[in-house]
Amino acid sequence: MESRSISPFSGLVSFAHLPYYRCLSDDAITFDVAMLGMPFDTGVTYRPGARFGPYAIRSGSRRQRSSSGYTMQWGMDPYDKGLTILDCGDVPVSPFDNALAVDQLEVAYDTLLKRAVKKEGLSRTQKLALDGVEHPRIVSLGGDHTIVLPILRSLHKVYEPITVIHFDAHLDTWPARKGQSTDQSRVTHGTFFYLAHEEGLIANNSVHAGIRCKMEGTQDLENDSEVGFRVVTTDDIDDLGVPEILRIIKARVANSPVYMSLDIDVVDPGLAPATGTPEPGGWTTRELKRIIRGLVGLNLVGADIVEVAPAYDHADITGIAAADLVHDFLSLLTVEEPSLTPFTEQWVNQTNR
Ligand SMILES: [Mn+2]
Repeated sequence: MESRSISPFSGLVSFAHLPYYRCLSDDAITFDVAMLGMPFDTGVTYRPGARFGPYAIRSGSRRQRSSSGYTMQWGMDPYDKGLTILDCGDVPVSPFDNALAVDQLEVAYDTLLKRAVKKEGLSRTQKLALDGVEHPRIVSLGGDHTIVLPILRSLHKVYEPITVIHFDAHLDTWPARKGQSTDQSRVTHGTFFYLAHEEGLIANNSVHAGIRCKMEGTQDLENDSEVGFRVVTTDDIDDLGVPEILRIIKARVANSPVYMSLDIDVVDPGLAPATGTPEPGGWTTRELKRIIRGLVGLNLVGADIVEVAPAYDHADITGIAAADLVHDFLSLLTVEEPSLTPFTEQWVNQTNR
């Protein structure tokens, strides 16, 4: 059914024209990697609208398709590795009750995470699961960043504490102290890592990358360190360069089960304006893609891209960038060996040009 003859601007919208199945309600559907929309945005502190993120990312992926997934940069095609990659649609979430919505997201994630994989032996994660079984990997399309709390609750049941690689302009570890507010109001897109730490869901070798937000003071960083993170700042890309950033991240996370969470606001708002809390002076899409590409070899158990709010977009620039980053996620989830030689150099060597 999927072929080059289908125009990219026609038809119903699934991610990269992938087959869409109601995986949540039909447990006969099996897969290795699932795209799962999480249209939740009632945990934000500033501009709402990320409930339309799954739609925007899928729409931004319309020029992608599984018959042409090869890239020079990766030297491989994620759709060509024998894995079954499906679009499982969106989780039904309440826009009126955050506690209910967060539960709905956790139940949905549990449902897919427990599903048998279509083909065993294609991920590195089997030995990491408590039950010794290989579990599917889910690429979640947010939604605001709060969705990571139910995701981590779900992953913890399978892998125990998870190490997080967190791309963001903001720390998202801000304290939500008990007694200062209602239990409900503690759960936001700026506190979910603090809560995840409080619940014992994340390991203390996590890392942020791309941080540049304003803070109350160094106490925010001290708190962040207690939550389990070390910080790679936006400026580190100039001062240290991509290879050193990669060395820091990989040395820190080592062989832990790793969850990768990418807030689109890590990218400069000039290149990804459609987000709730934009911070000027960010990484370019190209710089971010290079860093993601350098993360091959880690034990990645899942990933998300969050905070795409298309009402603030221009010419679909953010949706297209987010969809392109998802293609990198798929490559990262399916690549076997890192290709460290630049493509042009390999090609010249191979062809003697
Ligand atoms: Mn965030």
